[in-house]
Amino acid sequence: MRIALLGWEGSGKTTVFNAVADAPVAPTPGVRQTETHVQVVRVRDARLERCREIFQPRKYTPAGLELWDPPGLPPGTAEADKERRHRRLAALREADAFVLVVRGFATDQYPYERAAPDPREDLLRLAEELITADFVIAQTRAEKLREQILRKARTQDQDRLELAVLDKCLERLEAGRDLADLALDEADEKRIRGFQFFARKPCLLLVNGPVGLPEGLASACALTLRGASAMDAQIDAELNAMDPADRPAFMAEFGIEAPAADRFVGEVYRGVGLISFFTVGEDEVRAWTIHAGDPAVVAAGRIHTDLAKGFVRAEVFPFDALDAAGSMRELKAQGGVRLEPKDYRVKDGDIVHIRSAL
Ligand SMILES: Nc1nc2c(ncn2[C@@H]2O[C@H](COP(=O)(O)OP(=O)(O)OP(=O)(O)O)[C@@H](O)[C@H]2O)c(=O)[nH]1
Ligand SMILES: [Mg+2]
Repeated sequence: MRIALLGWEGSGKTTVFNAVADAPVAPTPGVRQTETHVQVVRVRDARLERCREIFQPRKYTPAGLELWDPPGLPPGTAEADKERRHRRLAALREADAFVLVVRGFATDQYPYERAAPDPREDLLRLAEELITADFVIAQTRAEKLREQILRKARTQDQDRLELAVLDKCLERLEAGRDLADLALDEADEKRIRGFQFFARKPCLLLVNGPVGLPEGLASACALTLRGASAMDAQIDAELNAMDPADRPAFMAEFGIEAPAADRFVGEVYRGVGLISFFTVGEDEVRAWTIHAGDPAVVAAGRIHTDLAKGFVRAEVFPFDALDAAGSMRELKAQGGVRLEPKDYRVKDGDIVHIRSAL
């Protein structure tokens, strides 16, 4: 899962990154960020730790979300700013989901912006920017297809089908709406997949700073937000950089209930609709991330493409059953391991072993 932080320049993305990442990046004073920072944020899971206790594996691998912290979008109207926005957005399209980071703190560091925070204005403009960027892509492709169809140079069935679905997208994007609930069949979905529209991917809102989450903000946005939260990332980044022994006192002082990484992962899991399943054994105890509702064959493919290709059956049991039994031997004696077919919907906390013919 690739999760990209996305926001205007100076909205605090790198500070959020530093609040949740294991190894914070040090900003160079006076130098604007130009490269994307990437780090895997570990998904802490008490159930997986219990599995470690039971199996004493040689290797222990929690699930992880790959987090991108790209340079922000310059908000100016000059050509150079527009071009940079375009380039920076294009570089983010491959991400699976976006956390829109909006400034909720006062600053005079980015002087071309107002000092006071205005999360509402920043969010609405950001949503508009993303929808417009998608519109331009869809429009450009649609024009090209129309030309091809007029020229009648080659068979046009596929072109017509692609154009039809693009027109559906364009109608919405032009009206400033997203594509979240546009009903498409699998073939049409495939036809537009390559465009990687922001407006069709899961987006969450994170207001960064002491102002908190303004009431009604999430629903005012043209993009369907799959979650909305606030973080005072500077404080959380400070906490994250601290010696673990000093953390509890700091957390109590600032009323922080859980580390930022755990809150962030929780928001993303809920918003995007993710679940974890586990593979266990003496070699390795490991957690994997999939979408809720994914069938066993997709889960197998997460582990290895061969396991999906050669899929025979999945041996499945819930973590809770293992936890209660205390060992594999006891669980098996109770007949607690089921055999499931390809289309079995894997559940959060399932422990899975794939039987494969390859
Ligand atoms: N008071 C306050 N300041 C913050 C907070 N988050 C970030 N800042 C400050 O805002 C400035 C910009 O923060 P960054 O995290 O670098 O912002 P960014 O979005 O990564 O910026 P670009 O990479 O240039 O787009 C820094 O001086 C931060 O210290 C916050 O929650 N509260
Ligand atoms: Mg940054």
